[in-house]
This record gives sequence, C-alpha cells and structure tokens, in this order.
Amino acid sequence: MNPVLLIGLPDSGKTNFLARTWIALTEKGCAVKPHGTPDDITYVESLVLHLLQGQFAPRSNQNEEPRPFVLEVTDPSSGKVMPLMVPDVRGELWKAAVLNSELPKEWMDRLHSSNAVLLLLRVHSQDVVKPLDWVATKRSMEHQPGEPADATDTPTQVMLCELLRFLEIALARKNGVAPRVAVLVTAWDLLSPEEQEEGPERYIRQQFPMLAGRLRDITRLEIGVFGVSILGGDPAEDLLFKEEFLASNSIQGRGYIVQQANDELQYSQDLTSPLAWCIRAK
Ligand SMILES: Nc1nc2c(ncn2[C@@H]2O[C@H](COP(=O)(O)OP(=O)(O)OP(=O)(O)O)[C@@H](O)[C@H]2O)c(=O)[nH]1
Ligand SMILES: [Mg+2]
Repeated sequence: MNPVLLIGLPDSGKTNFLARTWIALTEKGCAVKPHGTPDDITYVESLVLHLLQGQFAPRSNQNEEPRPFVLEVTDPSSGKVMPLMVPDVRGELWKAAVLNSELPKEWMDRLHSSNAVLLLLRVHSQDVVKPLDWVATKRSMEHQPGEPADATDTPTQVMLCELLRFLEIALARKNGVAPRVAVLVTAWDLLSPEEQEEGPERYIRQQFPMLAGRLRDITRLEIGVFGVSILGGDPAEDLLFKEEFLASNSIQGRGYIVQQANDELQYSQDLTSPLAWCIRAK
C-alpha cells in the first residue's frame, strides 16, 4: 500500500483540508473519486458538519490519540483503485519530530511506504514563528540530534526544512520515479487581492525564503506548489460571506486551488487537484 500522507505543523489547516477533500471526492468533475466508504466515516462526517454550519472544524485535541483516516480512491482516467491513507495527525507530532530530529518508528515506516505527500502551511497562522534575523535562524538550525531545542523560538521555516529532509530521506522511489510532494499554502483567501495575484510560489519566497531555497534545490523529490481556500472565504472573519454561505446551503463548488502555470495563475474548483497531481491521476 502506498499511502498519500497529509502532514503539516500545528494550525496549518490539515483537519479542515481533509474535511473539504472528503466532500470534493464526491463532487462532479473532480479528478479523484472515492472508492467505497471509509471505515471511520463518523470522524470525517463530524468535521464536515462544522463546515456545513459555517464554521471551520476545530483544532485537533492534543489529548486524543491521533486517528489515521483511511480511504480508497479511484483515478477515473486509468480506472486504477488506490488505497490511500490520509492520516490526520496533530501538528505537535511533526513539531516534536523536528525538534528531536527523530520520527516515531511507525511514522518512519509510513514514510518509507509512501511516495506522495501533501505538506500544508497556512497564511496568517498565529503559530508561525518568524526568525528575528539570519543569525537566530542559523543558531536554531545548529542544535544537534537528540539535543532538545526550544520549540517556542524555532522559526517555522527551519521546521519545514527539517520536515522536507525527513521526506527526502524516507519517501520511496517507485520504479525509479521521484516521489511527489504537494506544498499547499492554505487559507489563501485571507491574503489581500494584491498578495493573491502574486501566487503561492512568490508567497513562499517572501515569507519563508529559506524554505523556498530548499524547495528549489531538492532533486530527489518532485515539488508542486498550490494555494488553497477550502470555502473561498472566511466565515469567521467575514459575516456577509457566512450569511451568503449558509443561505446557499451548499459547500459544493465552494473553494479553489490556485497554481502558477508558466506566467499565469490557474484557478481550479477541483479541490482534489493537488491529490490528483500527487498520485498522477489525469
Ligand atoms: N480563511 C481560511 N481559514 C482556514 C482555511 N483552512 C484552515 N483555516 C484556518 O486555520 C485554522 C486551523 O485549521 P486546522 O484544520 O484546525 O489546522 P490543523 O493543521 O489541523 O491544526 P492542528 O490540529 O492543531 O495540528 C482553522 O481554525 C481556520 O481558522 C481556509 O481555507 N480559509
Ligand atoms: Mg487538526
């Protein structure tokens, strides 16, 4: 089984993206389709319920066991059925892994059997730690494996570079083909129109220059960068949007994926398109 893994630091939008993806899998015109019903449908349906009420699903509970959400999907262009595992894991697991330079064995095994990852980071997240300067950034990269680093001042881009390093080491090459990592910049709708026009790659270059450099230099992985808005607006911040959203009584057709294609930004209403890119569905 080659699971697609959905990962990201705390508050990166994992749970809400999972909920929206579940809805998208059943929407007309989406590249990837569900195959059968997942075993634990109550979990994802409970997340969807929040969205239907015009609210984002809440942050995952740190005291609860993380639950891997497993589903099978079909690539309609080839008819191939793929067992996909989309583990919705607390961001804290990844944070601890980066800080200790070690992943729990079960997770290392999952990475070894996977060749497709969705890596999320979110705009305007309060949890993003910006480096004060390059000296501080360099210092936080210099802690030795096993030596505890201070989670509170490790810049987010340092953590993301370390996560990429895990992926580079562990993701499986299949038939000589490089594993794919889709970097998803979530909550894209929170950016100003001017920022949105510049596209997700530029956003990463400006906000996380070190990460942008790593993404450019990686050769073992194929990287795709996408901006994501799961509903096309923010019902918590924009009450008019929320009113209109609730009145329409539908999530289908809401939200979008944005991607740089040559010099242009391409918008897609197919929320499964990063997943499709990862699993090479047409
Ligand atoms: N405006 C907007 N906000 C979003 C979107 N997706 C996520 N968010 C915001 O991001 C917050 C965190 O999203 P979660 O899905 O809980 O993030 P997570 O990565 O699962 O967080 P942990 O469970 O703590 O690891 C949400 O409460 C929303 O406020 C989006 O598409 N648009
Ligand atoms: Mg979560």
